[in-house]
Amino acid sequence: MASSTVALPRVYAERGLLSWLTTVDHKRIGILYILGAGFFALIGGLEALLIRTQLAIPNHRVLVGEAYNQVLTMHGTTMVFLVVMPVLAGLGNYVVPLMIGARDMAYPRLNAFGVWMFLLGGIFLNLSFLLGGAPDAGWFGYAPLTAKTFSKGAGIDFWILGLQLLGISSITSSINFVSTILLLRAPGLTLNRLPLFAWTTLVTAFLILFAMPSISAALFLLFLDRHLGTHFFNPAAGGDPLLWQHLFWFFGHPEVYIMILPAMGIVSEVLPVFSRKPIFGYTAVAYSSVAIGFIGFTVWAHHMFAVGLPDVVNAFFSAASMLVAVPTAIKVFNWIATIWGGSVRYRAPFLFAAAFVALFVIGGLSGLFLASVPVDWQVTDTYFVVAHFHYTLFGGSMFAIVAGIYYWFPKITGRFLDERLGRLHFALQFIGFNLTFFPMHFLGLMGMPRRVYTYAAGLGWESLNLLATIGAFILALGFVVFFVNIARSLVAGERAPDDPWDGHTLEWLTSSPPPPYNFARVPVVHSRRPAWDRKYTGNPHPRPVAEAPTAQAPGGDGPEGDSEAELIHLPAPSLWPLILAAGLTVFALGLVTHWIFIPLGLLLFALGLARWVQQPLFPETHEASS
Ligand code: HEM
Ligand SMILES: [Cu+2]
Repeated sequence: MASSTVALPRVYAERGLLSWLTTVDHKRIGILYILGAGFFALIGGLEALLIRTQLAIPNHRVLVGEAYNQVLTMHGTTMVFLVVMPVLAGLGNYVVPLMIGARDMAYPRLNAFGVWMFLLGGIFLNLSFLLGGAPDAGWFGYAPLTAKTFSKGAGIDFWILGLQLLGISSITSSINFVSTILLLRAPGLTLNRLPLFAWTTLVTAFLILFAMPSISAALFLLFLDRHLGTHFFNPAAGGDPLLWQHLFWFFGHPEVYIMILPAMGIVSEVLPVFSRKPIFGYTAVAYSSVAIGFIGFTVWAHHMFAVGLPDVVNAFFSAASMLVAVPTAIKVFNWIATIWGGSVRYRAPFLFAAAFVALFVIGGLSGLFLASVPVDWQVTDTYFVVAHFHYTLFGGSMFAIVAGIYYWFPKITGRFLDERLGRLHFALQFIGFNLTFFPMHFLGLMGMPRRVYTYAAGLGWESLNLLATIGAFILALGFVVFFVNIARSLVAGERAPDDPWDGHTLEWLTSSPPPPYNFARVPVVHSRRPAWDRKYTGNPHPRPVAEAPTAQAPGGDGPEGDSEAELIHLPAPSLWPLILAAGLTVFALGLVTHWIFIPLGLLLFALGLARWVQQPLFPETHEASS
């Protein structure tokens, strides 16, 4: 029994800057992802406010022309690659290993490399503002806007290389998620019992692995076009701008599922816990994610209905797009059935998750309109499309992410977020969001084009635009309340117990926050709700029992637990993943600024790689001890 508390010989510092720079703990890495995404959300949010301020009234001159294009491009790029994707990767990193009873991710140092690549890639992209101008061709970077002829500065090059760096991060973290979820589950945790957030994280990791190569290739070709005189996307010399659109959207459409599936996973965790019921239709919810993942690769040309593809091609992509609504609607009905008849606790995580369902349905329905070719011809490139994707991405992904943060914050920090501030935040975010984006449906139908920096007076667009801008500031106020709430709770939040929500999944069986090794003894799983079972089995009128497991002996059921079997191995901290990521970033900087950074970057890269492979994963002192 003594072995179950064999803590690790501490061969490294647990506190201080160095401990964070060298961490390989999935929980700290998760926190770094979330903090980084929060920081970039501030930048992306300010960019959004600038855009809305410019569009508040006709002929406004706050942010015009080239500057508007840069801010618009960076806003989209930031929200997709530096906010939604990494915050989901961060929650996945923190929560999924705990949920599946693993001690860490499968490849802890690769995991650290992923988070550094994200943070440095994000800084690299934003450096473009200071070094000669940000990218300005939209987050989709359509040819020929990205050609040297139309975009001479370094902005597009920053964009190309920044996205490549971020792609490396996404691919390595996906390899890690797939390996971890498939190989490191606790005994008894079959795929059929896998928590739904882990399911969606798994499917999303596969989507990233199959979608990323397409944009990587496209970016590489674009770089050649810009610098080596090739003509992949230049029709004057036999190239084809539509090649870019195909390559981009073959990535870009799965990308929207990359941003929504884990969000759906979060909601599938939160709704049952706060309805005090198991998820309705577990199997359907799990496998509909797989179906969405597959169909998601067959619909990309619905972004290209207006480019003159043959009718039969348009018809195929239209039908395929509508087909996605089936597995999506399956989820929606199952969420509603989960809440139905439950004894619902209207706490902040529930409010945001329930709002997700409502708002996401609006976004999904406008998607179905757009999937119809003649309708799309009318409204493509108008604000109707902007309304559509903000209902799915903000009303969808963002609301779910916020739900997840309210839900797991007590686990991560050991403290609650304040409920009253949470409600205020919810009200502001819900009202602000709808005020901002609902009018855009009408603006689109009235013909207001997207991607324009101003519009004339007298077109009937004034009041709706002003309304949208007012909504945007209310929305921003909501996020101010959110950040205040987080800051306040970190210092003086109410202490949270290990299992504050009467949870279903394994993360609630360990302490809040969990010890570095997560579980002193790996729990054995007998059902889809292992934590719930532990509290309620054998009790016909279930009520929480006082047997809340503690950090000393969580997971003490099952046949294991004999002597040395429980010796815990934790990987040693390492600086080399950071050095390797820094090497790649400095190298990229050399390609767009001064050549001197190229050898410097290569040197760092070589150093990082060489030392990484030489460093044993487990510290020797540890193996010799105990
Ligand atoms: C039932 C499901 C959905 C259908 C049928 C659908 C359909 C469409 C169509 C046809 C377009 C192209 C509109 C145009 O450019 O003219 C579009 C654009 C878009 N959709 Fe969806 N969509 C669905 C769900 C989603 C989800 C879940 C997300 C994100 C989480 C999303 C994000 C986007 C984005 C970002 C764009 C705009 C891309 C751009 O031009 O920048 N959609 N959608
Ligand atoms: Cu799409």
